[in-house]
Amino acid sequence: WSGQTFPHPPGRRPVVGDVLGTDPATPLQSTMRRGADLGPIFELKIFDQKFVIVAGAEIAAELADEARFEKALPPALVALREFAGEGLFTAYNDETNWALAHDLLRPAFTRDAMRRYHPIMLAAAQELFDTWDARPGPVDVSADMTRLTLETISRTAFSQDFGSFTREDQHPFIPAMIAALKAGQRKGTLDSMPGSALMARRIDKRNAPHQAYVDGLLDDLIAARRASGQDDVDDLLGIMLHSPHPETGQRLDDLNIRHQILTFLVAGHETTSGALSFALHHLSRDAEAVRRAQAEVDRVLGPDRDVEPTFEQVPKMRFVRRVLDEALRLWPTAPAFGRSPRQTTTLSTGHVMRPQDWALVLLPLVHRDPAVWGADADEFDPDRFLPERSHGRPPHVYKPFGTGERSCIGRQFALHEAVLVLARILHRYDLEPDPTYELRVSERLTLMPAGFELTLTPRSPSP
Ligand code: MNH
Repeated sequence: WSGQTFPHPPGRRPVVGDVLGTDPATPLQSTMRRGADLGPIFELKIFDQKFVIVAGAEIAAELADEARFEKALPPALVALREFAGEGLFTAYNDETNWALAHDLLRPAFTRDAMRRYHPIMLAAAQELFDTWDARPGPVDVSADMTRLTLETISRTAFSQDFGSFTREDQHPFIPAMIAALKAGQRKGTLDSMPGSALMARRIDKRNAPHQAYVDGLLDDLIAARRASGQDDVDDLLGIMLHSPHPETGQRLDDLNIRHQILTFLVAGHETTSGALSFALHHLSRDAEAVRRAQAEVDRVLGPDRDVEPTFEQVPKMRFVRRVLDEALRLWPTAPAFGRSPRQTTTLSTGHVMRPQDWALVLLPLVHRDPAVWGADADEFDPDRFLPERSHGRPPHVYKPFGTGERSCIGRQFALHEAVLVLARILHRYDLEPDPTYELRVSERLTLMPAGFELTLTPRSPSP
C-alpha cells in the first residue's frame, strides 16, 4: 500500500502501533469494536504488520470482482500452512495442487453426492438426539453441534466412524484442531512482534503432542482404507487415493492427500457447528421465530416427531434456511478473507492497490453495513432473506462462504446439513434458554458461541 494511509483507531503508539487495543484472545471482536467509527476501510498496525480492513459493503463488493481481484492468504492462513500445507483452503492460487484437488473433488460436492450423504447426515443427527433423550438436562450447544458435524464429515468424506456420541469427552481431534487454529490466530496477529519467533517455538512445543496425534490419525485413516482393499468407494478419500484427473491423469501425492484430509476434517465441520449454534442462540431469544419455524417443520414433516425429512423436503423448509442465512449474516463463522488485485489497480476510494498488497474483508462489519441492511442491521430478522426483500439488495454484499473461484466448495453440503439438523431439532424439541445467558463469542479463527446452554424438552405430537 506504498505510502498510503487509512483511518486507524485512536491511541496508536510508536513501535507497537495499535496492538494495545487488541485482545489476543478475541482479535476479531476487538477489531469490530475499534473499527466501528473508522469508516468503510481502515488500518490496524500491529508492530510492523499493517492490516488494511474492509468494513463497508460497497468496497467488499468491488473486491469480489474476479476479473480484478483474487484470494490472498493473510498471515493467519500463511501460519496455518504449517498444518494444512497445500490443502484446498490454504493453497496459493497458482499452486498446481489447488487446481488438481479442486477438479478431483468437485464431483464429491454435486447434488447427486449430497443425495448420498443425506442418509448419513440423518443417522448422525438421530444418534445425537438419542443421547439427549437418554440424559435430559441442559445441553452444551456448541460442544454437541461440534460432535454432530465432526461425525458427519468423517462419515461422509472418509467413511470413518469417530464415535462422537458414545465417548464421554470430545474426540481428541477437537482439542488438537483448536490448538492448531489458535496457534494460527496468534501467529497471524503477532507475527511481526519482537520475540515472535521465540513465542512461535513455544506454541509449537506445546502443540507437539497434538500434532503427533493428528499425524497418527491421518496415517491410520489412509492405512485402514488401503488395507481394506476397497478401491471403489466414492467418498473423498477414495477419490483422492484412486482417481486420476480425467484429462491429465495426474494424482495427488501422499503428503497432499494428508493435507486435504486435515483440511476437510476441520473446514468440513467447525464452521457448520458454529452456524447451527448461533442459529439456536438467536432462536432462543425470539419466540416468534421459533413459532414460525415450528409451524413450518410441522407442515412439511407432519405430526410424528420421529419422522426424518426426505432429501427433497430439506430445501422446502424456507424459513429454517432464512434463520441460518441470518445467523451467518450476523456471525459469519469464517469471519474474514483476504483479497489482492491481479494487477495494480485503483479502488473506488482512490487508493492504489498493487498485487503484493492485500486487504482483509471483515464480514461481521460488511454484513452489518447500515447502507445495505438498514438502521436495524444488528437485529436478528430472518425475513431479510425473503426473495422480495433480497432482490433490492446490491450483489456481493453477503459473503459468508467467501467469493469467486476460491469460495467454499462445501457450501451446499453445509447448508443441507444445517437445515436438516435445525429442522429436526425444532420439530422434536422446544428450546428453554437460560434467561441470564449473555452471548459470548469465542474465537479460534472461526467463531462459536461460548458457554451457551439450552434445555431441550420433547414436544408432544402435534394435533
Ligand atoms: Mn468452507 C472455503 C466458509 C462449510 C470446505 N469456506 C471457505 C471460505 C469461506 C468458507 C468463507 C473461503 C475462505 C477464503 O476466501 O479464504 N465454509 C464456510 C462456512 C461454512 C463452511 C461459513 C459452514 C457454515 N466448508 C464448509 C464445509 C466444507 C468446507 C462443510 C467441506 C465439506 N471451505 C471448504 C474448503 C474451502 C472452503 C475446502 C477452500 C476452497 C478453495 O479454496 O478451493
